[in-house]
Amino acid sequence: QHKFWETQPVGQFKDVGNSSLPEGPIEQPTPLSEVKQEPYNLPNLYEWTICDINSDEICNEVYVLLTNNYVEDDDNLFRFNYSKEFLRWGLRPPGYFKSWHIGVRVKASKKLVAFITAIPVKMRVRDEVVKMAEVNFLCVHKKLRSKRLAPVMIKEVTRRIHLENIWQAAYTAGVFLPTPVTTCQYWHRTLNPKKLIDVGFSRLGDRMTMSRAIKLYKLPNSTSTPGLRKMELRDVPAVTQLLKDYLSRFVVAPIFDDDEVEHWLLPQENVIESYVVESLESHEITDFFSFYTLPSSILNNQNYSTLKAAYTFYNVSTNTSLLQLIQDALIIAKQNDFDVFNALDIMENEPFVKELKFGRGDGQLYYYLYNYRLRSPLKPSELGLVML
Ligand code: YNC
Ligand code: MG
Repeated sequence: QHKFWETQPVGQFKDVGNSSLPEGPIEQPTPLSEVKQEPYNLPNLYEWTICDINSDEICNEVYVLLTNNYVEDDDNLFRFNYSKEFLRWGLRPPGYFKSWHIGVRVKASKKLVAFITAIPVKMRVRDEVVKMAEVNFLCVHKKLRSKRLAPVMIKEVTRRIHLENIWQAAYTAGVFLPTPVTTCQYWHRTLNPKKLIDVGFSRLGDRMTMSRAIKLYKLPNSTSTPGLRKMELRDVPAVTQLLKDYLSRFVVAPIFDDDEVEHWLLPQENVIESYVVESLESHEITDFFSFYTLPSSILNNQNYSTLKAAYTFYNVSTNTSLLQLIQDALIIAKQNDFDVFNALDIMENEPFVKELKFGRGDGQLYYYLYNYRLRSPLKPSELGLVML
């Protein structure tokens, strides 16, 4: 069934519902000297490479590989189009390892044909803090699919993570594997109904006309929260504290220090936007919201080539209701010409997606942990982790 995953330290299907198994690591770490020192073997035509994304040329090669071969929706209408600036943001957090940005090239031509990455993260699972890797951007060129290259890439990234004395990982995928920590749903808030219908992202339902859709999704011209402004460098300590308190509510969530908050949340054009609410009286930062920019290529449409999508990231509400904060996020996204605003049903997102006219997406996003067993699966609302 799962020839590769059956051999890995992950929750196995046969153990689902067996709550007598202990929570925590499945395998114990081995001494670093016992970690395999040489890379795994690739088929003979291929070689490993470290992709130095600081280099414009190499960052561009990664960008082109992903643009043409990364994740598509079930109907093959759209493909993620992560920008180069986004990849640099996503792959260079504080303490990142260059050796975890792994490529595969054709020996003869040097063409980049596969990619996988990891970044370090401190993760809390209940009251344990565990150093983990987040694995992402696994991609094999369309012409090299189904040749069992992916398992070799996963083993190689695992080996390099082990070499840094890290033994656990988190990852998400649209495919169902042994065994999800939780199963999430995407929700989509239409901002530009005409375009979304034109490109096949959404359809006019029964008794819905274009003009009624435009009216339904219309938003106020300006935000409503007093004291709302773009996050600045000086806000980092306050935002770190808000996020720390907030994320402590979830069963699984990352722990971010000031440097990480600066990296992950300070606004960068076309990558990440964050807004804080500064109290007009006390000047304290009481709330914030953030969303990242991830366009999708529109495959085979005459009129449009990209869908501009915003994805909600981390939000914290103390004085302002989450509903009002996200309504303001929608307004800002609309002002910035986004076509759609997306959210997963994790954290406290479910009530606002229902209230603010998001529509439920098709397809699931599964969250996984490597070498860490949970007693039982979580509800999406128990998860405090967003992956890119
Ligand atoms: C996937 N997405 O089940 P079995 S998400 C994990 N995540 O193994 P082959 C996957 N495993 O079932 P292909 C996977 N997709 O026989 C497939 N697999 O045990 C498993 N798509 O390998 C699959 N990107 O090479 C099977 O398949 C085995 O040529 C088959 O390559 C797969 O980034 C892929 O969706 C996904 O580029 C590379 O289809 C290819 O099809 C592709 O014959 C489009 O592989 C892009 C796409 C995936 C996005 C992502 C997260 C990846 C997580 C990987 C697991 C990390 C584990 C933790 C490691 C660190 C541990 C520490 C410490
Ligand atoms: Mg393959």
